[in-house]
Amino acid sequence: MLKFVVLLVSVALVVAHHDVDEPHTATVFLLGTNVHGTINFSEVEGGKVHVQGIITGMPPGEYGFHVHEKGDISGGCGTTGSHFNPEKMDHGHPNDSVRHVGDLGNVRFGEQGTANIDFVDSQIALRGPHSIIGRAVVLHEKADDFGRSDHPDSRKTGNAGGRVACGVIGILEPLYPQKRASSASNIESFAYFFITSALFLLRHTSF
Ligand SMILES: [Cu+2]
Ligand SMILES: [Zn+2]
Repeated sequence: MLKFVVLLVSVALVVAHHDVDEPHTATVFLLGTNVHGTINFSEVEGGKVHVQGIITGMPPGEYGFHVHEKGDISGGCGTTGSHFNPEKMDHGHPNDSVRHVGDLGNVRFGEQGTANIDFVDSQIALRGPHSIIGRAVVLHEKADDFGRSDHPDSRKTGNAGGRVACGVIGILEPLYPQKRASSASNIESFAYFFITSALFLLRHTSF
């Protein structure tokens, strides 16, 4: 009998937990004079975010790639503010412990003028204080030096120069994230399932 109870509680907890933790996804369409691309973001294990997409239209080379703090492109990419920096850190490389949350390093364009982007980042998020939803992705005209050069802008911007293309990050899914009330009603329905199953077992099990 106890085994059945443990099993029922486990099933209810696993299903309820899964329901609350539906992975969030987001997208951005980057646009510049000759440059365009689409990049998708999706939550993966460990609170990390998978960044995946294609940008076309730049000469072969490496170019700075950041999340900027504002989703304001009313004045082109120039009105998207500074690098997204909720922790008030210096600029850095994506693998540095000291970096802006928005520091996503460089993207590399090949001979065909295309960049294939596919990496996982541990700092950006699609919910909470590090959420990049509603902020901007900016592609720069030069490579990011990760705060490692003598240039006065190095530890502020990576000295990546002008802004070539940008776009505002928007929601893909879930369209309607679970509210407290509805997740509470889920827990209620699992409690009901658990109690009715337990009563059934009590009646039909000899022990
Ligand atoms: Cu930037
Ligand atoms: Zn930065």
